[in-house]
Amino acid sequence: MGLDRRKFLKIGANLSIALPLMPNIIHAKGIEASKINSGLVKNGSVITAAHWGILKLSIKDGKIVKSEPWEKVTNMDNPLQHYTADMVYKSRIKYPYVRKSYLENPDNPKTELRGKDEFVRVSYDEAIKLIAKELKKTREQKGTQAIFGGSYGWKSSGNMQNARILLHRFLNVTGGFVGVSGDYSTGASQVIMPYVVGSIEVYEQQTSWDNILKHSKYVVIWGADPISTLRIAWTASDQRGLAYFEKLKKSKIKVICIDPIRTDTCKFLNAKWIAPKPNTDVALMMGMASHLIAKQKVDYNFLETYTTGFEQFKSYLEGKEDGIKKDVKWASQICGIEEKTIRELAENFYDNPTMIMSGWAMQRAQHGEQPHWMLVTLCSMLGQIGTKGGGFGLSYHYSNGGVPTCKGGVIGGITALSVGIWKNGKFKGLAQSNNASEGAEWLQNAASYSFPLARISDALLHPGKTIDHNGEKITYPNIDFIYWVGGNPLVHHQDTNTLLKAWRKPRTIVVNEIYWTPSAKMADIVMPATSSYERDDITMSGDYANMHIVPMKQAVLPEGESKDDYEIFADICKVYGENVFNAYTQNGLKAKDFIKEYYENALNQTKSFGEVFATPMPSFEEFWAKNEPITFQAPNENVEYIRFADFIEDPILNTLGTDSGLIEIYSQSIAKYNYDDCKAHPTWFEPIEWLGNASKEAPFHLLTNHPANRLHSQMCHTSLREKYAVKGREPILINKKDASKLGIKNGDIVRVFNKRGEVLAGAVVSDDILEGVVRLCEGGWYDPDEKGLCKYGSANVLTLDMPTSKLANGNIAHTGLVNIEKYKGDLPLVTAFKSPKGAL
Ligand SMILES: Nc1nc2c(c(=O)[nH]1)N[C@H]1C(S)=C(S)[C@@H](COP(=O)(O)OP(=O)(O)OC[C@H]3O[C@@H](n4cnc5c(=O)[nH]c(N)nc54)[C@H](O)[C@@H]3O)O[C@H]1N2
Ligand SMILES: Nc1nc2c(c(=O)[nH]1)N[C@H]1C(S)=C(S)[C@@H](COP(=O)(O)OP(=O)(O)OC[C@H]3O[C@@H](n4cnc5c(=O)[nH]c(N)nc54)[C@H](O)[C@@H]3O)O[C@H]1N2
Ligand SMILES: [Mo]
Repeated sequence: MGLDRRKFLKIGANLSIALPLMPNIIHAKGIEASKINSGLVKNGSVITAAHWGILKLSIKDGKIVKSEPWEKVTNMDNPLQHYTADMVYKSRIKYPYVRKSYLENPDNPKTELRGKDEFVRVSYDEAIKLIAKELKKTREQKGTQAIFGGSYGWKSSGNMQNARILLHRFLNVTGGFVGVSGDYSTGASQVIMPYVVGSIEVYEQQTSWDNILKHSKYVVIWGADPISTLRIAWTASDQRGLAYFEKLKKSKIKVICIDPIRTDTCKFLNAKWIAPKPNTDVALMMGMASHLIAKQKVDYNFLETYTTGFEQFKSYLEGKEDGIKKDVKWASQICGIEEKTIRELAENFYDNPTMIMSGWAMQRAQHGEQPHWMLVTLCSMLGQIGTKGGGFGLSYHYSNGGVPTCKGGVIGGITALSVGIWKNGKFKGLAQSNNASEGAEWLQNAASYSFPLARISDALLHPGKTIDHNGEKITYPNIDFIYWVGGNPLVHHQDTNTLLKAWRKPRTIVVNEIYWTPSAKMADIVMPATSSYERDDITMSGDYANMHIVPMKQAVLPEGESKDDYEIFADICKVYGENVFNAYTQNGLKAKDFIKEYYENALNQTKSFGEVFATPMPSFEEFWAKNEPITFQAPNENVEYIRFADFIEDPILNTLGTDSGLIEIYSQSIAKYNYDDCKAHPTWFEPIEWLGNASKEAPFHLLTNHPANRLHSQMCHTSLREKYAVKGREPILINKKDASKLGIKNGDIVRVFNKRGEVLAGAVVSDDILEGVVRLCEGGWYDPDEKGLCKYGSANVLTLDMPTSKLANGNIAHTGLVNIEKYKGDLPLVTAFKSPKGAL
């Protein structure tokens, strides 16, 4: 499973510790240990962490009254840091609920009534017993392949209360489950990149910012909006990436943003804005490549030493394969950028140390394998990969990539354990390893049933269907039981109306959730989960930097009857029997026991480096009582890190993990798959829906960027929404000229629609978006009326549910056309943030 983003990063043995060239960091005032005891704070402050940073919460009479950043790292305010109270007190699921028809007859639960039926409150014990009973039933009648535990999502920060891993742990102990491969973020790139550069690349540490600030002449931000997307990280944001962008602004480096939208980043950096048509970057890059060849501005020495397959690619560029010359004129016609600009860009990049920072949106599009492959090809021609101020990076916009890795112990996390062996209904213990030994041959079966996660609707709708995937064949399982925790599939998956049909297929859907999200409302059994502020946990900050160890002490009492996911699963295990409970809890361990263990392992690790190398760590008890993060420093060699430097220094000793050990511009392996939608070298494919085939029915390209003021759907229910919503709806960005042609004014409510569905949204009329393009950010809570119109503005009602290609089967959220009109009907009430029928 490739979702472990917090990869264990190599820690060097350099003797010198240097403070990284950081902006001045003004630390928050230290918290006096004496004022904090280890119990719950009734009045005072508590340190915690969220994806959006390390937070200091003020508690008054046992309630959260204020939430602010623990340290000031940049002058940019991160609004996500101030709404913790709403994250505890608003839109909560307070009790266990069961959908009425399901409760009446779980064997014939009228799945078409999901989302329509009322909910019935049941006791916690009743809910636990019901889940155990129905799960057992499905397993007995339909086997492990019927139980889906893929459960993708951004659950909360915290290494112990990791909802998704806890679900896997529970489903493993009770006999296994069907999972998924890949993720939504980088579905295409993480599959193609191993063929090209020998690693998934998207989650690797980047050439350090210090190198860029010293050596780059150009920084190109290609389809990324780091000022917005760096507000969060997978663990907890260390925020240093933002501070480096502040430094970039002050430097003499020329910055270019290539994006259909003049992003916050573009505006913040006063960068040059180049706006290609969406999904045409491959053509743009090919135009640049052709121009470089024509001008003889190609580093042939680099291509010969470090790459393979350039000749095949060049003959494709020249049109020897298909009769089409991919020259500057051809590119300009496709992407809409002037020929002169394409030529200038290419030459400037060749003539100057240039770091190209690419985001991931362009690979969340049909044929999303191509853009980053073409980018690596272009950068190979420029010959700057592995140098101090040049090359490319695919993670400067994410989790503070490029912030040097600190030296210190690393906090571990809860594990999924191995699978339980069951014989004749009896639990025989956990398998010794995850090899399909000991009668666990289902494991092999279940593994062969796991599928690329963005194919979820297809899998639910077509059990038994075989698809191509990355050189293999995958047969979909016959899913009849879904258990989802820590994700919001009804919002995150493309083409909601198709998903709704698929969602009706399984007999049972159980969801543990904190809030009444659209996915919780569409479940049969809903278990109330605590938020991370209502339980103890521990995390690190900085997915790449490993900068802090942060205590996440429980701040307030749980709302209603909400329980930790760990506890909910432990209690279901108890229904299965004491030995199952003991296996799941490792003989009765509590959350705090795990937290202590992770801390002490990190402490031993830190000690083994010697105190000169890493910040000393106190005992666990002291750390916990003190309620303050530990900060590590980066050694010099990490401050100077250059991605691919070792390969460039010695490509024979430090070969890449590709077939040839070199950068592959042509891949023999992919050639052998013989796919029509992913060829052996970077290829321009026309997307199924783009401005090149826009019609009267659907004239606008829809981009569904990640929202600056949310993490996906998280926080949509908080009062932060009031800062961006337009008449209570999700904002849609629309070009001034387009708006005027349609008679739409700023602040109007519009209907956005296509053959897949329709939503209401609030118009924000602007010059900051290319004509013909509109932007409706992902993550708005799906809020259907009786006819299926989304009253709030969930973008995925309009997107396409298709695979990128047979290679990666990633999602294509940024490909798709829509129509827009001024909404003239009576404005329906938004009900997304209210409890469903029957629930308090
Ligand atoms: N159109 C379009 N769609 C997209 C994208 C796009 O660019 N465009 N991007 C895609 C990408 S990259 C991603 S990563 C996905 C994100 O999709 P998700 O990760 O599903 O989105 P979140 O809103 O973060 O959902 C997390 C859910 O977990 C719940 N949760 C948090 N903590 C806990 C916990 O401790 N226990 C339990 N039980 N639940 C918890 C939260 O309340 C929330 O409902 O969206 C994808 N969808
Ligand atoms: N505040 C905040 N930060 C986040 C998240 C969040 O929800 N909120 N989500 C996090 C997650 S899970 C992920 S995966 C990352 C996502 O990070 P990204 O995938 O990089 O983010 P996106 O918003 O999808 O798109 C980035 C930029 O690409 C542009 N773009 C879209 N299509 C094209 C195209 O065809 N060509 C070009 N040149 N540009 C294009 C968009 O206009 C946008 O400015 O962000 C992370 N950070
Ligand atoms: Mo993502």
